[in-house]
Amino acid sequence: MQTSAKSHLLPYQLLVVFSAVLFICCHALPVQAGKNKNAGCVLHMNAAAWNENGISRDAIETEITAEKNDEILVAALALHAVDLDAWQLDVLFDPAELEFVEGYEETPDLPNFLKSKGGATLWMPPVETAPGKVRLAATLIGSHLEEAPDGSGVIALLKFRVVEIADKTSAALSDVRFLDSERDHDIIADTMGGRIKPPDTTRPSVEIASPNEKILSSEAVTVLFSEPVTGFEAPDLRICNGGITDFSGDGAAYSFMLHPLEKGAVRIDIPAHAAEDESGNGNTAAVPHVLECVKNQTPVISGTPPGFLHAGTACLFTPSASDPDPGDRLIFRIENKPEWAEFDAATGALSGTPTNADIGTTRGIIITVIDPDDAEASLPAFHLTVGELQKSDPDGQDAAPPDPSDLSDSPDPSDPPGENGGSSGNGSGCFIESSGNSF
Ligand SMILES: [Ca+2]
Ligand SMILES: [Ca+2]
Ligand SMILES: [Ca+2]
Repeated sequence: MQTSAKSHLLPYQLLVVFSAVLFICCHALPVQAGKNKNAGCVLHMNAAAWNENGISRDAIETEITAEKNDEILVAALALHAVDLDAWQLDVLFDPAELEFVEGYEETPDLPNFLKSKGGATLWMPPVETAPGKVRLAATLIGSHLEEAPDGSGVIALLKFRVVEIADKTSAALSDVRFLDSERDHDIIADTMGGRIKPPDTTRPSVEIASPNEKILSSEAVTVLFSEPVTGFEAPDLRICNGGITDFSGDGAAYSFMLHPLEKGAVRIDIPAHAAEDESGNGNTAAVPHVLECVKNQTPVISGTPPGFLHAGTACLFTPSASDPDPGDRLIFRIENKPEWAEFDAATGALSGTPTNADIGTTRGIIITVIDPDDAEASLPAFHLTVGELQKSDPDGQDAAPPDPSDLSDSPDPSDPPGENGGSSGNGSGCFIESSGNSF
């Protein structure tokens, strides 16, 4: 049956082969503006994973990911053809990158468009006419308008083996010609080849940036990945000495507001594998972004200084001081220091042993603590009175405590002068004066 059909078709075949050869060989003939002047032709690079009959531009994959020695199936598609009766095209490639294996008119999943209106075809087996150039052609047997299809579909399939993947390994279409059943042919200008790319094994990197390195309060921070990622969320950020708000972004770019907790270094980390690229590669860890919060807090000072001591008695008073900012080194200053005393600027300690020559009251003594940003805090001003040696205690070692009834005395302009060794002018000289502030 097939044999008789074949022999029945033989004259047509000869005619068609003759036509096709003529079509293929007569590029020098003037190209008429036929019905296919607006048709297109593209290479769909992933035909092995495609079994849809419906052809749309959106479904066409012009890129495929492949590795060395992979075989890929590429479909040549006619787009928006009109009364398509025959076609031919060349596929160009670099033979150092691709090896042509074989060509097919169709597969069970991908029927040939030229046969879609019931026509029979003559398929010219693909020929590698030169290294890196495969020529394909097919024609309907007979030239009947009712068998020539309109629209889009697969016209040929080509299997390639990947020899080597270069940066831009590609296959291109060249010299695509469509012939309609009225024997008008068009050179198809709207063509698109395809690209083979290696698998993405590159992990996204990520950078953290902010306009300022020294910040007083909140700061806008940006996070930029080297390629679009998914799965990057606020909890992926590791913040030391701060919090964040207003996290937003997608793809490769994200941003948020940073709010430092206290003065000092604020550190932002993004660990590895916080997010991943389209191929599932987790990001590499970011270089930590360190800012300095310069919002200073004032130190605090406390302590109850002595108000009285006998001459010959050692005095040592050290205030307590601290700073809410970790690492702030504190120094101390004193105003109206008694001449007989020494002051340690590193500790705030006031020390010394007055003698009878120092009897009297030193007024308005102020001890102040200062942090590295010159923020300071002071103890209330206090007076320190040196009383005479107790007669029963010539060496001053057993000085009696001051009379509590004298503790409430306030400094008074009418108090007798006696600062820094002057006479107290007060019979006993054994009392504490305060500036009236509570300690
Ligand atoms: Ca990647
Ligand atoms: Ca994540
Ligand atoms: Ca401070």
